[in-house]
Amino acid sequence: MRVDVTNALEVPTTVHWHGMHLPAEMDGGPHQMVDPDATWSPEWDIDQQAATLWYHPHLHGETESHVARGLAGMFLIQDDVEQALPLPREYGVDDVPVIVQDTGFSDGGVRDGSQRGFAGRLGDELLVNGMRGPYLEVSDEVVRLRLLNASTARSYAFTWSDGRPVELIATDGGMLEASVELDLVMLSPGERAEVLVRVTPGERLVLRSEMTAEAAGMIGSIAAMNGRTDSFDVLELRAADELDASAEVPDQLAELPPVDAGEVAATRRFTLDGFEVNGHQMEMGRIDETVTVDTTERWVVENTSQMPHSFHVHDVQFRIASIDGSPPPPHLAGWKDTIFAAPETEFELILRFEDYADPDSPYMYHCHLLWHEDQGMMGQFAVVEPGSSATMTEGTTHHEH
Ligand SMILES: [Cu+2]
Repeated sequence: MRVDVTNALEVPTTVHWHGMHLPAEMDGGPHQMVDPDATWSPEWDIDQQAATLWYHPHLHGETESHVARGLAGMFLIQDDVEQALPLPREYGVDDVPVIVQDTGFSDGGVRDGSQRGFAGRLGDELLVNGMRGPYLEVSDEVVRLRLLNASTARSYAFTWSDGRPVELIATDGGMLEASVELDLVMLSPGERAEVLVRVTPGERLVLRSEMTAEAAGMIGSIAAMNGRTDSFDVLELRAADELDASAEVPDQLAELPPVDAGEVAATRRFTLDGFEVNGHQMEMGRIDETVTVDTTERWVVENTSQMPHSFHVHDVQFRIASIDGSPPPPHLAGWKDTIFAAPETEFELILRFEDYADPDSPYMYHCHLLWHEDQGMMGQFAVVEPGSSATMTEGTTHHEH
């Protein structure tokens, strides 16, 4: 497919396709700047399973301010396997994007997150798909919500107002093997979740976020300073008095290959501390890791600090092999591209780098708390042919008109 991105801002920006498997030069990272009035036209083959992806600016040092002003959208991928499942799929009717951003409004009505904790800036109210106080009129028994945390710093713990379990069917990169019932679905910035909810005629039900220190994996005082004890109404569902029948959701949603950590070509460690990964801050001209194409790797990601962080990898969807040495719970056992890296926790990820070798164009890995990313909590990896090395040394390609 080809996308034409025209920059209508007064400043340069980039557009990154979060979760998409594609060549690095089409990825929209900080090297692919689009100048004001210029059009950038990346082209690639869609080659991944059905999933809820998204896109947002990714320029070096200023990603937070661009995303905080609302630059974020969803990119939905469909395929035959997902289409064959009896799931709600009428866009905007029973299959609904829910893009959640927190914000604050200055006196002039300008969106600007208010306080800045060490997670980043936290707004005191939510927007869903850019709207305040949203509700959804529901005309079907079962609704599928595609939740995206497009906030710069805040994490959410999604619950239902009547305490019913949250039925999770998909994570960042696609369907889970089977749906999972949870007390809450936690999403840190950049993560997605698809959930199903069954309503009764006339019912009013509110999707809420009720974050707790425990859910955030943090001690109470640190959690409170970082918005990790705040609660919000997110979206009200208003069920019609008569509802169209919906199909039963099957027990099995997908077949996931086993997480095979047995034949990894390389093991790399990524230590998150302060605003650094492995003691480094991002440098545009430095390739931090070089991966050989057509191999599988084990990446061990450890947050050694008391601060909340996250970890997002471009190019591939990965699987979590273990968390602090234990197998992941079912809701974290599917395809992921972003994880919440709780304080003092170690994650073992298995990643397959199938194709798109290019020694001249790197992909990024970084904390997706965008203020942290802007502070330099990011690194670059290149995927190369066997025996080759990365050759990129400097700079940025500006797409000018
Ligand atoms: Cu961070």
